[in-house]
Amino acid sequence: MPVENTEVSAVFDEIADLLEIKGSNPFRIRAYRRAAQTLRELGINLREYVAEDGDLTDLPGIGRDLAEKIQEILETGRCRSLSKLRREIPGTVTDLLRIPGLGPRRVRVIYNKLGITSLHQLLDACAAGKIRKLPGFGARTEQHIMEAIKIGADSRRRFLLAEAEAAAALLVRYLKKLPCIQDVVVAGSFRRARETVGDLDILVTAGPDCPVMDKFTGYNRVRKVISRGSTRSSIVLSSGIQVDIRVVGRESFGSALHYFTGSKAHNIALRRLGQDLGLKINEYGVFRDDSKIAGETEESVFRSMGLDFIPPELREDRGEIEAATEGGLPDLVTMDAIRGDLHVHSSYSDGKNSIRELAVAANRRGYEYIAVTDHSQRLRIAGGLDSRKLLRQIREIDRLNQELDGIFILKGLEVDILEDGTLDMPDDVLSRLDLVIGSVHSSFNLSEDKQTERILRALENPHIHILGHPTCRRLRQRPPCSLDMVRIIKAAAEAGRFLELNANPERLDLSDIYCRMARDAGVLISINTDAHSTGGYENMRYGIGQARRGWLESGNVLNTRPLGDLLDLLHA
Ligand code: DGT
Ligand code: CA
Ligand code: CA
Ligand code: ZN
Repeated sequence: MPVENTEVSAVFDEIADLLEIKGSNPFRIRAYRRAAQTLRELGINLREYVAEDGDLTDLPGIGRDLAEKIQEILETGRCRSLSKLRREIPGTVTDLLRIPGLGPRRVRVIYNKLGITSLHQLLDACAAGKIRKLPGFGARTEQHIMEAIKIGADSRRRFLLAEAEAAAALLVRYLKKLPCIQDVVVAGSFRRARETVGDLDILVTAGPDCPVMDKFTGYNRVRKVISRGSTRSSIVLSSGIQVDIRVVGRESFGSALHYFTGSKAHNIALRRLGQDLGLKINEYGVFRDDSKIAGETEESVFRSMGLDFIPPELREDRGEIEAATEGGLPDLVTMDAIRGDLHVHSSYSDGKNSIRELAVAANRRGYEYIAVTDHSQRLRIAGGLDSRKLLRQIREIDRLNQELDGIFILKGLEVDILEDGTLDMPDDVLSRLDLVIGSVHSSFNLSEDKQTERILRALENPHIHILGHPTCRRLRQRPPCSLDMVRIIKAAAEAGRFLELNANPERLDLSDIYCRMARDAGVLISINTDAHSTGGYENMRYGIGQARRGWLESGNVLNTRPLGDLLDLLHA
């Protein structure tokens, strides 16, 4: 989705939230929500659409008023109606909305009845047992809220990689418009493709007297300038993301890039190795005695220490430096190695596109295959398929495979793993499919023993191929299920099952550490987007980032296999 659309949708969503907390006219609230939804699903880029004289009011659900607001946001990066609402309702009230299960309506009750305006106050009220007494709340809800605030306490100030990416892309494009700016690179945890990012760290090289800081602090999406100097400054964007910028000299760009890419633990370990070699390493260069021996490029920094180039995703002090001394770094999987997507939803369940559209779009991306894996009937809210509908889908896929060239559609299903570990579809139906993903979509709170037994039982079903989003976490929303992943990985290895790395930026499940454990146990990982529309295929890059953090090579990834090999593996 184009970043501009994301930005406008986010503004409309926030306006709708604030109006709802205020108790405004439901029709107005619905109009904003519908517009936000439309913009998210729109296949066009708003900015380009407007530039080409497209009429915004032609879009579904966009009237004159909303069209003007879209114009304003695109032109200024701000929206006056939103600013006004934010002045009316204490800004921290919207923090309450981030708690899963607390929609605007409930937040309004909390705000109106108890005057609570911050998470801190809400936590106190829970502890005092005041929340359970509110209309529509109970002891269980109160308990959930308390837990959620505690989880949120350490993750709230971090942003999803995808959010950081949208913000970074716009800012980098803006900075590059200043002709005297030469390089602009986003370093830090963003460059290491961490699943969440605390702040953005931007490095710039520029010509003499280049007004980099004027340009930076003059950005129209700045909420606050925290500090401003000649070589370093910090701002907070309207989205809440902090950005640190540093202007560095060309001659030390590599050293600065290495230093500010981190991680801190990696830097410290590398500096220690340097000391053993009689070298001094900092953000300006690598020095022997007082003479500089490297620093212009990152490659030179590693080379000066006798190391192979360590890809940013590995720089966590998890053995990468040792591996780089002995030529033992993995040859990490890349986007180009991916030949297909094995977890895709169609309009048969809760996807937006027909199977044909999904196949054609995949072919256009250069894929050899996709697996259509709609939900099974247990997941009623997602329009899950019963066996009759699934058989109808199977026939359609057979027809499409005859007709379409250059792309093969695997017949699949994302079948619910029920609480007792059985699957939500009879075995004789499953046996007609090419690919079965088993996923947990309910009873997330079982004890570790029960949850682990549930998964182990599902993995014993001879028809299951892949365990979908294995820990069920939702970044910043839901913690991972309690699971003994060591046992699950071992069981998967023994039974010849695969584990999914779900590339949805809110999931990235498996995590980097478990990917590496799976790799070491010889379990293949399937990097899947779980796309619910053709646009969803774009999420593959987040999965690749996480896979690289997990030390995965092409050979460790199921969907790098050519179609024939893949089918052999699935039928084995
Ligand atoms: P984040 O922002 O929390 O997601 O994580 P990072 O890794 O981007 O951390 P950040 O923004 O605090 O600093 C950027 C990089 O700067 C970090 O990855 C390594 C380097 N750095 C920061 N502080 C130190 C330090 O005290 N020692 C060393 N060696 N490096 C540091
Ligand atoms: Ca950072
Ligand atoms: Ca920083
Ligand atoms: Zn799922």
